[in-house]
Amino acid sequence: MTVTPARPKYVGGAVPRREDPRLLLGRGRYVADIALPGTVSLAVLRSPVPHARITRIDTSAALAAEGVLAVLTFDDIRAEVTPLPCIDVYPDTRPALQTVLADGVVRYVGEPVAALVATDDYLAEDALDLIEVDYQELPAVADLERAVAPDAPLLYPEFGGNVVNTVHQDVGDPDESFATAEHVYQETFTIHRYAPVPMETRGVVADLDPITDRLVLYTSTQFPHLVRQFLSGVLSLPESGIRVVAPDVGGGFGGKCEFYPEEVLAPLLTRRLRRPVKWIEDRREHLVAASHAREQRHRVSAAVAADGTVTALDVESWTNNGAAFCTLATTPASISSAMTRGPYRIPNYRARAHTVVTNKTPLAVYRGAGHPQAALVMERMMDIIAADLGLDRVELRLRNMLGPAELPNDRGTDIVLAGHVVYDTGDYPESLRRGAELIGYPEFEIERRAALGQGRMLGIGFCCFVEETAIGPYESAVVRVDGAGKVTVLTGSSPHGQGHVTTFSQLVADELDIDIADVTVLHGDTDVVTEGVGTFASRSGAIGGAAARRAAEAVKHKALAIAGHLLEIDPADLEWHDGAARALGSPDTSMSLGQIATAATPWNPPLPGGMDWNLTATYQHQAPGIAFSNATHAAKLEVDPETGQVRVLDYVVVHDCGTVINPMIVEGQVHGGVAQGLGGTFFEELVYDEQARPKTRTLHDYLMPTVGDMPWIRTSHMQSPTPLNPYGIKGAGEGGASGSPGALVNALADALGVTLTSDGPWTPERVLELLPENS
Ligand code: MCN
Repeated sequence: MTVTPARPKYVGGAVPRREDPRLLLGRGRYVADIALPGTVSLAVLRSPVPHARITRIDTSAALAAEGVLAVLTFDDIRAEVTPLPCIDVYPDTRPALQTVLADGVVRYVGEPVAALVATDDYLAEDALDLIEVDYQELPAVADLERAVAPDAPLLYPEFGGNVVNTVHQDVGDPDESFATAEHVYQETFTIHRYAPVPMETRGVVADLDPITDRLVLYTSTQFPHLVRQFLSGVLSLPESGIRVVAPDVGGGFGGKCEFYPEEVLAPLLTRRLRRPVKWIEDRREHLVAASHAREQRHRVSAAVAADGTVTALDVESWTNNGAAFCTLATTPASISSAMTRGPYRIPNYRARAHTVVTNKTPLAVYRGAGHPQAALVMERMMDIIAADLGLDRVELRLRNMLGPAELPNDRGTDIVLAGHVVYDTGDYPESLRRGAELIGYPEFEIERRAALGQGRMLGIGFCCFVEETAIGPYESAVVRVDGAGKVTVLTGSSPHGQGHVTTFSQLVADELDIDIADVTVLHGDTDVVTEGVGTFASRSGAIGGAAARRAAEAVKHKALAIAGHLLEIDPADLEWHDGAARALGSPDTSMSLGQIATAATPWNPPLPGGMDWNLTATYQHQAPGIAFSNATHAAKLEVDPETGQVRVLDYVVVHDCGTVINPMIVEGQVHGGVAQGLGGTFFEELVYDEQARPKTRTLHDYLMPTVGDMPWIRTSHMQSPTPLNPYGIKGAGEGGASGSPGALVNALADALGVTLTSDGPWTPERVLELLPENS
């Protein structure tokens, strides 16, 4: 069949985000906006202490209070629920699974102890105070080092220790390299605890469908299909009896890629009360009850030859998991241990990555999920080695970097759930060279000296990294054409800010050679899109987008076959042009998508046997491997030696996510990620005291960056298509967050002329302490 390929019109173009007008005009519909008649309010009583045995709970006074309809403790639901699942366990993981409500012991401040439903929010919150709980406090542990000490308080005495998982990565023979190395460098890096903090907190509304009596759960999640599966498991309820809807979701950043107790409590209560039950997390709850992120410690040794070649790396790391497993618990340790070497050859590598339980809030994935920590550690080491050897830091990196001719490159490491690490495509040295050029590195020493003369301290920092994206196992899509020639795309991806409606429309419109306005993209409702995986790990453009485009391609082939039959032309003599099948050499003989779709509906002359009565196609795109994006971040900043204030003067990201569907959306993704890395580096910190009591309980204490703190970010796109999907797309959603902490901390160290082994947050007070005259 000769088909003239449709000329790409939309892919590669900065198509304005189709979802924005509705959201910007305040017409978004979030869980909190869902107001079903007869809705009652759920409130959750949370542990005020970090570690305790519950010796008594008395709910009688609360039950008697005005408006209260139900109160649940774990004893009330024990027979109905299993623990919450964790899906990234290794064979020897000790499963620190969380129960829906505390089962006799609380292990962190914020842990749900009881659930209460009343006729409105105020009555529910007030009645929580009437639940009497006696806590017999137990010794608590917050700090990683303390948690692994032999005499540490144990969270799960049955495990015999607080280390609940260890990931092993072994490549080559590091011992031999260390024995013969000219130089050995050792550092210990600490990465502090901060959190995604999306604009919309979590929330759920549970209801029973009045016609089918099925459970309906509206939830602010990144993966409604997995919520359906997990809920089915925890409640022993068939998936056919559950519908999960993710309406507009105001950001998730990994924090909503978790299955939480409230997503079980509301369904349990709606089944008991036969009324819609609603819970909207407040910001205080969010800071102790939604997943935290990042906190790790890395002890790193590097074996280095005289010319700066890094021959081996040995990393032992500890992740502060908090008190119990989230849905994704070992992933941060797994990713950081598999990816620490980034773009560098380093032929010999050993990592031991321990996940450790403490009495802090459970920790899970947050944009980058282990990459920001890995990149910070590796890139600090590069600067430390370069400084010691008197080598230029860009030159040292280039000497160790894999070149494009060395790809694909099997790294010998593995990532839980994702698979074996084989870098596919990229030009890492060119990325760094371009980043150095754009940030003005060649002339920087002149600029630095001139600034110093005026009492200003300038620094430049680089962070080069490779990032796991586009993981499987699959994503689904259905493309349907109606009689008006309009196209509906159903996707199993579940966007929450990433702009899938726009980018998936671009892919489908190009494939069918139609106007983008004729494409509608639906997502986030398991009754509308029956199969799907969800949006995380920067997978949706590559996997969900590929599925959508493949389904559109299948629809096009179906349309050509039907048109061939109706026009009595061999489909091989038809071409696809401008949304229509037309005869080769006779452009006036054609059928539009709408005409073809209409012909495939009942009451029209029958189609030959074997042809579907519809213009619909389903496609499941399966990822044959991981697509690896890469980037160079380069930051230039200024430290005010009087106040310790840091101002980022210039920021460059050279980003390679394969074929770019929409450069404006990719840039937006990069900007958002950089804002989060900047927040973690200079502002955000979840502070605990030694007894694991949280001290940052409101946004008054937990400082976040605002637009005034952001530098102007310049993004330069490189495009190394991956062979792992037909369109060459890799992931773009996390790169901004993965590279920014490393670049900013390196720039700060450069400005101050000190060795930094912590990612901050570098508040003005802490920066002042580092100044030579104060240290
Ligand atoms: N894209 C593109 N060209 C590419 C790759 C991607 O135009 N080569 C587009 C995609 O089509 C999509 C967007 O860029 O519209 C992001 O794509 P992708 O990298 O596939 O990431 P996902 O869509 O799977 O989103 C997940 C990713 C993650 S893991 C986090 S965390 C994150 C992020 O996206 N959380 C976000 N970006 C976020 N953005 C917002 N606004 N809110 C969040 O919570």
